[in-house]
Amino acid sequence: MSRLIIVSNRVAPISEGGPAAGGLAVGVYDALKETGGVWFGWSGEVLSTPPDGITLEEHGPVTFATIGLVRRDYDQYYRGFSNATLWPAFHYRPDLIEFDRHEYDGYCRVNHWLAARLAPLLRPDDVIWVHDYHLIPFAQALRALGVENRIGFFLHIPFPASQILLSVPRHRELVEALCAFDLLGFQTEPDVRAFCDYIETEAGGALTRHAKAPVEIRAFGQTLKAAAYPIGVYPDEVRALAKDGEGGRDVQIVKETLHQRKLVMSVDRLDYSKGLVERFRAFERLFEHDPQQRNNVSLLQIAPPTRTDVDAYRDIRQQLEAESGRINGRYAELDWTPIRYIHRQYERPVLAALFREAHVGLVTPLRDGMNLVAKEYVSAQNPEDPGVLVLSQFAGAARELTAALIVNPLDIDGMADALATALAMPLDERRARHQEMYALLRDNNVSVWRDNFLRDLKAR
Ligand code: GDG
Repeated sequence: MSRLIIVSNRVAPISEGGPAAGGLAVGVYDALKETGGVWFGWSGEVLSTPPDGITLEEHGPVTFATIGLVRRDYDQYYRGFSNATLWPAFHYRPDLIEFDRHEYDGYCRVNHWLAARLAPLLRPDDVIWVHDYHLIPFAQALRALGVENRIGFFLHIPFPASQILLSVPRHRELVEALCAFDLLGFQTEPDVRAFCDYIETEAGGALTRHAKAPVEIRAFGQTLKAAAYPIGVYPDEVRALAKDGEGGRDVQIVKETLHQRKLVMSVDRLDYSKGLVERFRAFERLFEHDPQQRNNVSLLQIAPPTRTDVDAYRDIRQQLEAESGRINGRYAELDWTPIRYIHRQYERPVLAALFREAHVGLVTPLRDGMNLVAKEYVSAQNPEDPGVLVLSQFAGAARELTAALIVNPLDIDGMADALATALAMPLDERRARHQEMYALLRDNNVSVWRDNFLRDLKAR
């Protein structure tokens, strides 16, 4: 059996039993354990002098190979081109794109440098699976070193429409680099279509479509395949975690301080793509539409910090603090605060248990590749008395979770209406919607996502 080599910007931290992070890391790690292999990526350290070499850590048949980055590489490759150019562009925010050609050069340089560090660890029949937008030039870099292995790429974020991608300087080089992979995996069909559209209209490439099989692409002198592989969760595991956590201290505190009021809950990295400001306004609009809702429901927004050294993230944080302050100032009473906004991280079991407690899961990104929180919220529910998912049409997850209340996050009134509908939804309708979504999550869990991708990558 071929070994599996996983390459991602960050490598999931490993404890005794496996990764402490979510289902994605577990799903990938399980595959690695089965075939043996390597998980390679940045260690997360920013160094003042270049690293001596890779750090190798063996866990049974799996080797974790990590390496630090010097400040300039971090600034150009990670903070700069990945998170201040590609992230906003791929999330349909050309207004937030910052471009600096030195950062782009640094992005390519770090990809080539990382590829050169990995190459000596490779064996001829290894299968290589590269993850996400930080590593678009990685296959091209490996090929330049003479690596002939199968190399696949999965994009966790949306692939933008051509007209948006054109706003990224050097877009053509990026797409050409993507064509050096053997298989491209996207979250949804619209992402695949957006990529194919660029290939046909901007790159002069050709496509051969197949029913129920990846599309074949010929462009830039390369032949490759592309398809949608919607990422999932392990719903039974999330459900068990949520059930176990029910009696936990944090959940009890939330319950006690709610005093029978209903709970609406959201969890997102504090990112402008997640639609937090619009969500807070929709919650405010609920009280404007229906004064009866005042003092009867609270929104718990957990938003751990990320990418705090990128300007746009400082701006969204300020905006959010201003909005929650304004809304709370307007509606709070002596014994009730409408929005509990917490800019901090919580442990997975606590989140799962809180999801189970919440009457509504409010997941309203402006753009999202998939959105695992939506899937985790559904998984965590008590099937006998489940909460209602209110979900943005712009999350990849909306294509599967059609039994959610689907909203346009730019329609504040529409979101407020959906919230009211969710809060009043009768038990039998909640159960029916939940059952449908849970069954789907089970059928398309993380293992299915991974196995489908690897099957197509290995197929000749
Ligand atoms: C990217 C794409 C795509 C959140 N806060 C805490 C915490 N989380 C966990 C959630 C969930 C994960 O982080 C976030 O995943 P999402 O899918 O919601 O969003 P991104 O981080 O933007 O992920 C996205 C995903 O990749 C996978 O392909 O779905 O579209 O943008 O699992 O529960 N976990 C803990 N504490 C927190 O405070 N422990």
